[in-house]
Amino acid sequence: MSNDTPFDTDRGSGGETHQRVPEDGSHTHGDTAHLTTNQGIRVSDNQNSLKSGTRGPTLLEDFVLREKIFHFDHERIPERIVHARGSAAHGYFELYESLSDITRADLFQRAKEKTPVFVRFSTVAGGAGSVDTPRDVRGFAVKFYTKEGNWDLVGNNIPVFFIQDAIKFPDLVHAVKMEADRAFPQAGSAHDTFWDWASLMPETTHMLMWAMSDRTIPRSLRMIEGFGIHTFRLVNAEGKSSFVKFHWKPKLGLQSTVWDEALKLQAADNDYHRRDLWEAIESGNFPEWELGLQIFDQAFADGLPYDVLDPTKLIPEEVIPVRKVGRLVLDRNPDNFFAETEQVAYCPANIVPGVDFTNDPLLQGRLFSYLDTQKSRLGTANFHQIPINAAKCPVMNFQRDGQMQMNVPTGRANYEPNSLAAHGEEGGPRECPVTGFTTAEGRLENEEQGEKLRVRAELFADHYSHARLFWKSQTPEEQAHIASSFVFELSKVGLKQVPPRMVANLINVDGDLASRVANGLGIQLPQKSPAARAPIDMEPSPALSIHKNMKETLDGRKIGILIADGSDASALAALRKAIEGAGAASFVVAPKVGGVKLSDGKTTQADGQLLGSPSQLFDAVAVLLSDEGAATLAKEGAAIQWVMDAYGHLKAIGSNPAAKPLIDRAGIAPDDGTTGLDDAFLKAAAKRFWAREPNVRMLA
Ligand code: HDE
Repeated sequence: MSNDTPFDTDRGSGGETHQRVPEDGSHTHGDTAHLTTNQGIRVSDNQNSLKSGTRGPTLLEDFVLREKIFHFDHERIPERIVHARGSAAHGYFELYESLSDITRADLFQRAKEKTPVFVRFSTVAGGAGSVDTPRDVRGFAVKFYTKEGNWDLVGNNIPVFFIQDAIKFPDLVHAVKMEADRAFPQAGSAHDTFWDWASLMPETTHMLMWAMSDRTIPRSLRMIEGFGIHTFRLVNAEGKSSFVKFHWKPKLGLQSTVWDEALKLQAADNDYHRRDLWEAIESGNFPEWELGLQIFDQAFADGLPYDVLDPTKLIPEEVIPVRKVGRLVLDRNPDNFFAETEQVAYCPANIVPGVDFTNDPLLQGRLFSYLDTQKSRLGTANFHQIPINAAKCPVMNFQRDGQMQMNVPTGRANYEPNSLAAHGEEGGPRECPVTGFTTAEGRLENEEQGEKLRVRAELFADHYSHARLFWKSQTPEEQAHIASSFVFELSKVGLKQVPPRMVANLINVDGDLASRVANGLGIQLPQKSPAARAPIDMEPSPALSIHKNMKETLDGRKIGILIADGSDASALAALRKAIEGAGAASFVVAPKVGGVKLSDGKTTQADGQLLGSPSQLFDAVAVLLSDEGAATLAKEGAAIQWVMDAYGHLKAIGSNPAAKPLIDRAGIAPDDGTTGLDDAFLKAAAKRFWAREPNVRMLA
């Protein structure tokens, strides 16, 4: 080690190496890296501030202390106004086959080519510190770092949205977030202001049907779909453009929790989804989705009885099939939550040549909002230079200066056109009409273009056809969940005029749904509210149901095994092996995490303690006990609850004969989902047992 060696030799390469220790070890003492201030001054004492005498006052002179506290004071940045709570991962998108016939976008040209991505999932309503499992829409935002610049597909796990026009967005968000005077409830829509507003806005009805379905209580972020929502355009090299709707389909299939389970998960693990995503990636079970496209042309759009520019409408997959064009794999957790997940700035206006917008009035408003919000959140117009936001292709222009400028441009060329090159100076980059982004022709979808109007297009007035389509496409169990969620949420509303108003709207969706909700609320069925436009009937779309699209698989699932002293050692080993062989993870739960003495006299460690590992955390549970263990646990409330909840959440419960006293104490009535610990358990574990539900809860 030498004090003469230059410090941090990496400095100046974009500022990202501020805390990095030089590889030559010049900053180290033996194996230990030296602590420095942000100016690179070595710190001799990180335990005591500088004082005047042993017991004297702290000196203003202590620049080490002041810098440390100053930096800490500013550690937080404004959180996102919506989608504040999120989790993200790195990965790649791999194209199956060239799409050059429909788009010139570089990432879609060459089969098998991989494009790096950073994907952030989020809830919408809660703050950054809220829980993972409220009933809420999930954000699904993908940043593709393509060779021709960044493309952000900033979507949700639901293919439609609450509103048709961006001008209503602040109202929606104010209504759904915690109420302005009392700052509660956090993270949920079950309160006065949301339902007051939503019941006055019939255009929300379709989205409300989705929001009240199990789509908003997913089992895992790895088991949600994603949608670009708006109709976009793809444009090929000849300038021909097609309309497109983007879909992400999860490899693990769709899966949700039941509401009681979601509620209990909020207590069991605030970070349930964040942890699940992190652990899956850490263990090499990389989450995967396929990118699907619904492609159509103007003639098709013109023939539809609804408007493709209306983001409260979808095109059923049965009408335009989803063409799978590539896969998204998330294979690396962020290195630093703040630097990456918090500072990532998605923007629907970030598109690449070959992709284009439409006149969807919600999309058009978003094109303004995101850039604007990033400035207030990240504090500088140079947020694009933050490593997670920086394009992975050359970025060259004459934009200069601003707070936190990281680049050090040389020369005088900060304007264009210039003739500095003629003088032997660097002239800087020039525009390129051939490879540069050009706006697609034929964007004027509206014949009245040119007149300035504050209106909605005629077909936007149809508020109920698609809500009816969604309702009709669900299984009876899913319909019962939707009706029950309306009851749950509206039961939390204190404004007396609101529930009848909402039910009056629901009559337009389905009379039976409305009666069930009214009945569940204990109110009279009101008069149907007038519909702005008579709904049309559409063919049911099975693709809209979760239950019809679940995969009976143990892939990516987690099975809890409850053991106690005396549990059979070889049965435990065999069970774990079988579970893991089937693609699931096994998690051993015991009264003491430090050790359980098994039948062979050996002590085994548990993965989790009983009270801290309730059965909500698992997709199925196994109970493997000795006579002695069963007798003890039949007197332990947490164990009884463990089994009861698994039953109530419609999960498979496998048990050995000795476990019977606990199983009986939990009041479990045998059915297809209650098995021994053999193959039948593994088969059952891949399912939920909906037929059990009427025996365990009253649904609307
Ligand atoms: Fe967003 N939205 N949004 N949104 N949105 C934001 O941008 C906005 C909308 C979505 O993980 C904000 O950086 C307006 C639809 C996601 O960082 C903000 C309108 C869809 C994320 C914003 C919409 C989304 C956001 C807040 C109506 C699904 C999180 C902080 C015109 C297609 C991205 C931020 C991330 C974030 C505005 C409607 C998805 C304020 C004005 C529709 C996934 O700019």
